[in-house]
Amino acid sequence: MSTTRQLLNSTQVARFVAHGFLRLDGIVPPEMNEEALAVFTAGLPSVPYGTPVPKAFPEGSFARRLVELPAVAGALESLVGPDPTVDHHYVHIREPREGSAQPLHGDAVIDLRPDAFDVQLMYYPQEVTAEMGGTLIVPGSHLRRTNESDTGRYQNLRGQTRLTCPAGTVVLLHHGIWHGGRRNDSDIVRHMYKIRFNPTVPQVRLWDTADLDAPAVREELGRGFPWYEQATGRLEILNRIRLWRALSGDPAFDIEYWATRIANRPAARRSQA
Ligand SMILES: O=C(O)CCC(=O)C(=O)O
Repeated sequence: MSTTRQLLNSTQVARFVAHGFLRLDGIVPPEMNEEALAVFTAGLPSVPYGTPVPKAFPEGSFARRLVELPAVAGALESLVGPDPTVDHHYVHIREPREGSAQPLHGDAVIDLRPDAFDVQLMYYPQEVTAEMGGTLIVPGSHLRRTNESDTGRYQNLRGQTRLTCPAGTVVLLHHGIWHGGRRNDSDIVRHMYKIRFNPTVPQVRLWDTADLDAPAVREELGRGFPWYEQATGRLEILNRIRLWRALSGDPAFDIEYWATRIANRPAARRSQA
């Protein structure tokens, strides 16, 4: 991957942990966006699950240049570390005036890792307008356990976002995020190229940690979202505390003493002594 490092800072990573995604608007240069559609039409080479990036995407290939853009490479390294493997890649197409939307879903049915995650890269080579039906994303949904398509019966959730964006936008998402392709009511074919990355190193302090203790980190991790229930929604903050403990390598990290309190078992401690 690129030697130019544009690592995320702690506040950005905490924001990813709370929201479940990171938007990089218009960061792919126009000449690559123009090239992309021809590359997609020609067809992508198949990549066996778990192939290292340099093998999956040879030097000079479109995908390799995409993941080596400094902003993309830096964000990926901050989240999954150096030398991730490619799980799979695919071009998602929403046909013009197709008449239906894709139901809301998560991409992983069985992935329950509390202390690790895959990152999915979504790349949009064209401007995506509201009429083209952007990708629906439910912020803060990635740590809530569901089975892949069980969320398909929810039509709209408060605070959901529909990704309209300039050409050349890349979004990096936690594998658990609830999302779906909205109906394309335009006359233009909408393309989105998705690559899933698996980490090959522990996901501990992979970013620029200079601001690790900044108040903004806690603010991000404690954030609520409009669709959360009054009580159950607070479990999402507990889920984030657990993930942040793993990512920051700080097993004592807490918000409002929640995780510490529920781990307190004095009787067990005494019997071990
Ligand atoms: O087409 C889209 O915008 C999203 C499609 C997608 O992510 C999927 O099918 O899993």
